[in-house]
Amino acid sequence: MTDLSPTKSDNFTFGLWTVGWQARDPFGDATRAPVDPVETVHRLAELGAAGVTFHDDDLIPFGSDDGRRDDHIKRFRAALDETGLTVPMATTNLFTHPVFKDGAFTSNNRDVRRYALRKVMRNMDLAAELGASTYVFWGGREGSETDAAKDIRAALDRYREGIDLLAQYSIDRGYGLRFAIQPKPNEPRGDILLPTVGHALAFIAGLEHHEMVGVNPEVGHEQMSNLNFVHAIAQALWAGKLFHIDLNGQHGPKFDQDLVFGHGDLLSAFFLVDLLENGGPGGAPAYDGPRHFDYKPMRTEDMTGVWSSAAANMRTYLLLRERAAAFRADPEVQEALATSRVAELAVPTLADGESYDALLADTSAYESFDADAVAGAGYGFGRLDQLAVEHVLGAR
Ligand SMILES: [Mn+2]
Repeated sequence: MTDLSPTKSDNFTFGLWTVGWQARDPFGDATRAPVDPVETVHRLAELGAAGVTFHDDDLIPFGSDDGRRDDHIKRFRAALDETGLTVPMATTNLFTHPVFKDGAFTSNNRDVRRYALRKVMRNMDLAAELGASTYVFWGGREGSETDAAKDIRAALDRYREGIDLLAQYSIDRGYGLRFAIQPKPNEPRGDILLPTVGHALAFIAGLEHHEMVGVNPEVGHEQMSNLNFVHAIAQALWAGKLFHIDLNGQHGPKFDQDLVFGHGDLLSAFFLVDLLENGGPGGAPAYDGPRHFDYKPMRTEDMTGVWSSAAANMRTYLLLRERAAAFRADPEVQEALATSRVAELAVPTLADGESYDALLADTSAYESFDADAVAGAGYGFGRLDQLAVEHVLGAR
């Protein structure tokens, strides 16, 4: 087995809010004390992470005056300098303060929308200053509980207006940020706008600066809708829109669990890592951005459990990466893939330069095509699936 100690080249990153989650839930109080972001930076560096990400309010408590704000930033920056950790991504908290109870960019209250834009711009300034290249938008409060309350077409107009304006701001200031929209179907709102990767991709196509906007899909958020996360990531890659990724675990459609990566649908996690690491041309990685963990240490854990769960995310990813490499290298898998015609799908259905007239003239394509005979042959997908399971289990 290969070395499973994470290094900076593995590009693992964590949000301050993950290990810093105090484990308040709708039924219970916090079970852990706050964690100083400076301690988080040092701990994550010791564990082998490459970077750290934040919401504005994770780093600078809401309502801090300018002097205290500067102090928080200074301490954080010193910790980054001491450890070599980077800040590849930042985002805005547009959901905790009660002012956002009806959303931020899509609140019915125009003053709230203007305030939200200002809050984002202020943190974009800081993100750029700290060297971030990606800015994430998770619109957790953009939605409704009743269809009587929200004009969805107007809300989407305002959503687009907000993203367009902020994109222009990044361009004009020379920040070079790429935006990544993060879908989620529900929670905290009853229904959230842009609920899935597909919805987000369709929305992005209509933006003024669509070229600088992609998606930040989260494992559990797609699985909450009972959707296939690997398919979602593949379509985002196909569209050239996988700008960032949030890795975690989820047990199917229920509340957002934010488990450790791989601690939900393990087989899906295996195929996800295989896609990210081996899905590019010639088996190269298909995605070269941060492997970002957006999880919550279980509410039952103390701080020892918090740091060990952070390590568990990285170790599970590396184990799956090692398993995926073994899967790809296995001659029996290669033979099974060929039998299943997996690579044949990459061959265009019509030959280079072939017209539909030529297709119509090709009697082998229709007149003499023996549909019953072709239908009688199996594809062997079950054997492939079992080979994958055996590799995941370490049985091969
Ligand atoms: Mn989540």
